[in-house]
Formats: sequence, C-alpha cells, structure tokens
Amino acid sequence: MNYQKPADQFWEQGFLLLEDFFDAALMDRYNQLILDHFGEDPAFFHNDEFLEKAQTEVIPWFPQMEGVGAFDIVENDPRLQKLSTAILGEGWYSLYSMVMFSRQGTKGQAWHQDCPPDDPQKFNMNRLIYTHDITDETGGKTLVIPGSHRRGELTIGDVDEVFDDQLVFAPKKGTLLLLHGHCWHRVEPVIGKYRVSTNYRSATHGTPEDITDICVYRNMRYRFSDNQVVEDRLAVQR
Ligand SMILES: O=C(O)CCC(=O)C(=O)O
Ligand SMILES: [Fe+2]
Repeated sequence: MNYQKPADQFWEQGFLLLEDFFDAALMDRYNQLILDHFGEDPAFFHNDEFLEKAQTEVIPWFPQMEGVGAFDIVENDPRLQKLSTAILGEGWYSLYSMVMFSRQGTKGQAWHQDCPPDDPQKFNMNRLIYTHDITDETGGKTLVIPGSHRRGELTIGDVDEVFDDQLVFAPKKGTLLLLHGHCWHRVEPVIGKYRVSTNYRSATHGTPEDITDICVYRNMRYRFSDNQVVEDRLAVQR
C-alpha cells in the first residue's frame, strides 16, 4: 500500500474513508465483545444537562483501559500505524480507544468539533472503525463537511442543521474512517436496535494529551473532565 496518496487526501478533505480495511471476522469478534459489555439496556453515562444541551446520546467505553486485549489488535495493525505516520508525522501517539454505543431511538450526535480549533496545529485524529454495517435501517449515518478542518470554529446555529456541502456516510463493517478533530461532523439518529462505533484517537507529537477534553458544539463549548459548559455560545449572540 502506498501511504502518501491517502495521507494527501486526508489533508485535502479532512477525512479519509477506507472500506474493507479490517477483516470481517475480527469485526464480528469486536462487535460481540461490545454487546457483551453493554448488555441489553445500558444506562446513560453523561448527566442530564449534557444530554439536553449537546443533543448527543452516546455511552462511552474504554476497553483498552480495562485490559481487554483484543482491542490491541487494531491498535497494532502495521497498516494503520504506517497510515497514521504518513498523516501525522513521526512521534504521533495514541490517546485512547473509545467505543461509542447508542440505543435505539436515541439522537446520535449533534454537529461538533472534537477539540477547539484555536490552534490549527493542535488537534486529535479519529481513527474510527465500524464493527457492523450502518444502513438505512440502523440509522446513525455519519455526516462530515469536507474541508471544514480549515474553516476554523464551527458556526453557531441549529444543532442539526442540514448543510449544502455535507457528505453522508453509511460505513460498512470493516470500514476505517480517519477524521480530523477540527472537521465538522455529526451522527444521525439511531433507528435500529443499536449503533456502535469504535474510535482509536491519536494526535501529533506536541499535542497535549487532554486535547479532546473540550468539545465544540454549535451552542456551547463543553468540558468533559468536570462536566461544565465552559462557553454558552448562544449567550454571546444575544
Ligand atoms: O461514530 C461516528 O461515526 C463518529 C463519532 C464521533 O463523533 C467521534 O468519534 O468523534
Ligand atoms: Fe466527534
């Protein structure tokens, strides 16, 4: 595999979608581990204020922090490592892997940037893998605005606005989606029984490890470490 071309494409678009990157049997194994962890009816993790204001309904799980060794297989995939180096340069590092589970009938995720774009050099890169097909039936398609990693801060407005230039992805099992943390993105409501994605977050050398502590939504900046709205963006407008 030539890694320079896909890396250039990533920097041009702010994302890179590679289908059939991971083996279906490995994805089935991951998906089962995820379902076993969450069970039938998992409770929300975030508090009511976040759920209401962020219009984001995902329940996170950090399997590698709990020593679930199977999740090291993707982490250690030499192709993923080489691609990460081609994009992020030498000295990049893994932040953490996070599984995001959404129950049937939940909202998905509102438009956001994973970290503030105040310094264009400091960002996280999502390395998202999909362990089951996202389809019309499951809902939960991923929306991305190409090139928006260069546009600065996400504009203030409706949390689920339809943008003319948005792309809609329905990733299949085994797909890898690399996504720049400054790129504007959202997840549509979940219609099927559940929706799962797994994110091996990474960053360039010199990016602080807490880079994803503050997330930028259209209506606020939210800090996860102490569950605080650190900026009410609508108040600035009033
Ligand atoms: O699950 C997805 O498709 C995107 C999730 C997301 O917003 C993220 O991992 O930062
Ligand atoms: Fe995100």
